Amino acid sequence: MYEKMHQSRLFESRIKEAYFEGKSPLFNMAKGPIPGEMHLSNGQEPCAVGVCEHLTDGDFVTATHRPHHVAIAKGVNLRAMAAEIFGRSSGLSGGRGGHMHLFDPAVNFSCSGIIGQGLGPAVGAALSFALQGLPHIAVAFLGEGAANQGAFHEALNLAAIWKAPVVFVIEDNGYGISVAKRHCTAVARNSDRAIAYAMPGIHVDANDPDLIHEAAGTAIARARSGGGPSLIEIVTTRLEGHFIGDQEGYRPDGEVAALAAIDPIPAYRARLEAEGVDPALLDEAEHIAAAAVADAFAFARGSEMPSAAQALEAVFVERTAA
Ligand SMILES: Cc1ncc(C[n+]2csc(CCOP(=O)(O)OP(=O)(O)O)c2C)c(N)n1
Repeated sequence: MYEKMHQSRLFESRIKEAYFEGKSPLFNMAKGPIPGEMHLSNGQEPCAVGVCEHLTDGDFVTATHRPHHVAIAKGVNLRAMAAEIFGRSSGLSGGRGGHMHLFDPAVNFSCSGIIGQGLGPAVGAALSFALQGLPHIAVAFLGEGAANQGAFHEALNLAAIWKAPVVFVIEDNGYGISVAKRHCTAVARNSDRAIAYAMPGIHVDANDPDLIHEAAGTAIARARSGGGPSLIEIVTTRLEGHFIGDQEGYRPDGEVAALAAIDPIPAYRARLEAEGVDPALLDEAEHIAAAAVADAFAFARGSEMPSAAQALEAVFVERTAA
């Protein structure tokens, strides 16, 4: 889990560097090798690894507009993911999707820039696994902002009725763009909402991979054994802005520095060392992660841009004569 967390953090720091290329002197989001909005997940890595450590390639995961940590934890091809973010033809979707639309059928991963979009498909995939008698489950990640959407409540309702093998994971980073959770959600804990759908609601008040892993293990075992869905709410941190370029004027004074001081990655390393893990092993994990990220970025930058004609491919289904 430490290696994956480190890989995700390094991947995003390289993304951040590349994102600023070509966007000055005036910050123009449309310019540079990575045009468009960019949402980083740094700080939220424990949620992804703690949950995905329990999953196989056959299990189905939907993530959000902030997807990199979950994609990496689920085992999405890092080269093709980097190339997709750079809009290259070797990307997961030939460069059409960009960073919010990563699809890797090899490991059953998808995400979307539409908030709440992944909830319905996760319930559908779970129902399909159950009907086919397959051992797989589905996991839908969402932000605490998305828990106020109709799609969330409809998905939980259907999952409960169908006893679908699905786990809903809320990453509560405290903000939906600039809106603090207390301004848009009446209950302090979204996990309390699970009772309305007769499913367990698990609250994890620690951005800690081991505690998240333990909580997720209970919910995933329940889903796999036919016990039905669960809702997990994890209190996590968004170390940076909603997107790159966010001035974060809505944060109380000192909040950014306070969050940096509880960065979960150095905290996890310190705890592992305190528990007796050999620091050389952790260094090795960091080197393996760095090599994978360097390789993926070299691949992405060395890949071709799609041709204009490729924009018309994979849009229409070709009719073939019967
Ligand atoms: C259906 C829909 N409505 C609004 C938006 C605009 N939007 C993008 S991110 C976001 C906030 C999401 O907050 P949260 O679910 O807490 O996720 P976080 O950004 O904190 O990871 C909104 C409203 C959108 N992308 N899709």
